Amino acid sequence: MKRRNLFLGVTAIALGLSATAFAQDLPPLAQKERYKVGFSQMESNNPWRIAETKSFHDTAESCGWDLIATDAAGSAAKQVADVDSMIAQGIDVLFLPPREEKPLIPAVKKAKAAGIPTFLVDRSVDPAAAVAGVDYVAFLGSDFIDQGKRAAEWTIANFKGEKAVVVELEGTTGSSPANDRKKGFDDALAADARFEIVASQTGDFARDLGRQVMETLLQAHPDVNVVYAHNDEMAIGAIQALELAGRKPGEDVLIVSIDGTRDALQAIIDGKMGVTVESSPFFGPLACDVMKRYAAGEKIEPWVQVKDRIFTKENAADHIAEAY
Ligand code: GZL
Repeated sequence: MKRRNLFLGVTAIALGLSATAFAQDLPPLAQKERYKVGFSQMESNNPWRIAETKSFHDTAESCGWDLIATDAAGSAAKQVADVDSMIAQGIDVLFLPPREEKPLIPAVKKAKAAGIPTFLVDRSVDPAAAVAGVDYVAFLGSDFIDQGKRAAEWTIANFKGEKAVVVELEGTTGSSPANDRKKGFDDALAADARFEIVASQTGDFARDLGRQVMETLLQAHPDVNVVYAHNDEMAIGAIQALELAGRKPGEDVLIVSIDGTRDALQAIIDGKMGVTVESSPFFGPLACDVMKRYAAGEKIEPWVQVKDRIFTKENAADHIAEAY
């Protein structure tokens, strides 16, 4: 425990206050009519990102936000610079989806040092370097390990062959969803000896790169019969690559994915994709609710967990109207 915190802790106890409250020393947020809010988007390279940004803009007026939204165009370094700029503009609160787990740590700590409460949304940072409830208020988002696990469980239940040759398309290297969706899926799949993951490569959560990577992996593994993509955009790209090679996605190769985009639900309805585990981008209303709870003095749980549905041929048609 740092000397400063030790002193604060002892002082707090001496004053009869909870040492915990002082040890966290999270920046406060006053209750007021209008807030200057920073939302640092990492990129707008797919429908998920675009839907998330729209969700914040759509929430701004009803939540009393004067919203400053930036777009780092896929660069973690630019995202750090964008946060610096917002701090200099004197924002009251920061909502940050960190593109990768490590490069955004300095930005999180700088916001706290500037007295700005930060909420991580949709992605998190390396817990060994920054802690919810201490360095930032909370992480608002899904359980990515569970998403990967559920994708694997569906795959085990629905693959009918004797031997599964699996190709995995990973999300953005170093991002928490890519790390955890890989861990959840790979660990759960290991329970069934029929499955072998023969290749695992990043497509950066992007459709076209997902297609290109699938084309390359198809050359090396023409016998692939299961594709697991960390998001729908890469899964759609993989479907394109497979069809160009004369394969029949949904018939001779199982496509397993995560997100729940409109194109993915349509691919499920068309029989080309088997499953997509939901990972909602609609963070605006949740961000507003948690910010107001915090301003009202409530203790916010370190992980405000978002629950995810699962979409298959049984229910895709029921949900495509609200998809993005
Ligand atoms: C998940 C989010 C991921 C989506 C991708 O919370 O970070 O990033 O699954 C998006 O589609 O690019």
